[in-house]
Amino acid sequence: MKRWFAPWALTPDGWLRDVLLEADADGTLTGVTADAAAGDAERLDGAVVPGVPNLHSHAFQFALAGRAERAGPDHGAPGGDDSFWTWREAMYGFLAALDPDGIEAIATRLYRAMLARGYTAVGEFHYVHHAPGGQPYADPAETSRRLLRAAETAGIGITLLPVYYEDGGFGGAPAGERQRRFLHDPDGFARLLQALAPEFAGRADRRLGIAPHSLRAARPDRLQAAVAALDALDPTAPVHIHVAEQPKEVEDCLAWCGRRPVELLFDTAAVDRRWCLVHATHLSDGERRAIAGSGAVAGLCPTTEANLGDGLFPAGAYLDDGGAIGIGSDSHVCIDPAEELRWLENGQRLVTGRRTVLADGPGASVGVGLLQRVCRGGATALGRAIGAIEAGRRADFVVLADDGGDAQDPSVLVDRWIFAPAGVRVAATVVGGRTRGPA
Ligand code: NGQ
Ligand code: ZN
Repeated sequence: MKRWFAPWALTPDGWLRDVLLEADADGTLTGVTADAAAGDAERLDGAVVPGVPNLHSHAFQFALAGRAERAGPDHGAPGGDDSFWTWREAMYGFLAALDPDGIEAIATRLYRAMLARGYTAVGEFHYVHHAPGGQPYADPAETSRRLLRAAETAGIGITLLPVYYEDGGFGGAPAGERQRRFLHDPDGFARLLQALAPEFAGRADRRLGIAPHSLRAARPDRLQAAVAALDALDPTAPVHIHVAEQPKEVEDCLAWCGRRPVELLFDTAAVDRRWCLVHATHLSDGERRAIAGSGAVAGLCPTTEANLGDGLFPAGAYLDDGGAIGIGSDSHVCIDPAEELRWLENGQRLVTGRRTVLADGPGASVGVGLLQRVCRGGATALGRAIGAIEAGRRADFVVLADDGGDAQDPSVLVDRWIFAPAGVRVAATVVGGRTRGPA
């Protein structure tokens, strides 16, 4: 049993004042009471907001972040400019020397950095399964277990999403040499999931899902087989996929099957709220409405999408359609939920020439609205009882402190954290009732 007292807490019903938070020994909230007395509860010096789920991470890429910012040899040459695809080659090159110890060490550092900035859960979209060259490790689940251990050491909640990867491009094009560390066939993938399942039994801080990497890497029948392998263990567990991130992916998909990637996905899979469509940048109006209507979560990674030159997700229209969103730090060029949300809103301002584009309605705080949306969507995408300060959910929360000392309105504090962060600080990050950050 643990008790905290805070001047403000952001709940699904809005801000509560003088709030007593109570959690059981397992780290689940049992009570959230407004206008309470502090008693012997631990006093929190700031506004409590839900911990942010980080729904998309490739942990190893943290070691590459900021180290792929030099122009390549073809810079300026026609057709030779640096792009997502040349970055991907640099990323594959880095992978050649990465071993399980390295994976665990990088992930542990990364997850601690996330906790310091207010992320309390991560969705690890994990595809480096095998040794360089492609031989499986003695334990085929070796690298997956290393990521679970990193999360445990750091103290962050994790949804592990082992990736199904088989092809090098649409239509079953063979995978390249440098993709051999990623590959499975359907039987090997089912065995991986079975080997991992016991790691998740009785663990409120973990969930097992899957991630067919993309429609480039998993043909429709393989995607269906991967989902069936997961269903055999847990028919409600999350399914994530990269989709329509780059124009070339849309073009190649059209050239192969005459349909755009999101169209193809909806034609060949039962997309619903268990799904997270990562990026979904390049959408027709119909595709955008299909995602919004399905209940699937659009997994947006604004700083990575900017860094890789992906394009801009049509967030304004999508929210108008009623779509669900969450955020991810993906390649980890930025580890800060507030900054992801700033890019998300400011990107829309730059293309529309308007302000408060993603606000919920007249008078609404942009920051509070976005924070609540990505906590809700992130919780759905990670398949765990997180993302809101309410009884029955995990005691995952963040304390925002105002170093200026004039916080009368906690919504202003959240807006400042997101849009003008000087003076606003993550004073504490609590995961499952235990303080895990800042270090
Ligand atoms: C990834 N990352 O799997 O790490 C991808 C690049 C690909 C992003 N899409 C590789 N941001 O999509 O083929
Ligand atoms: Zn990704």
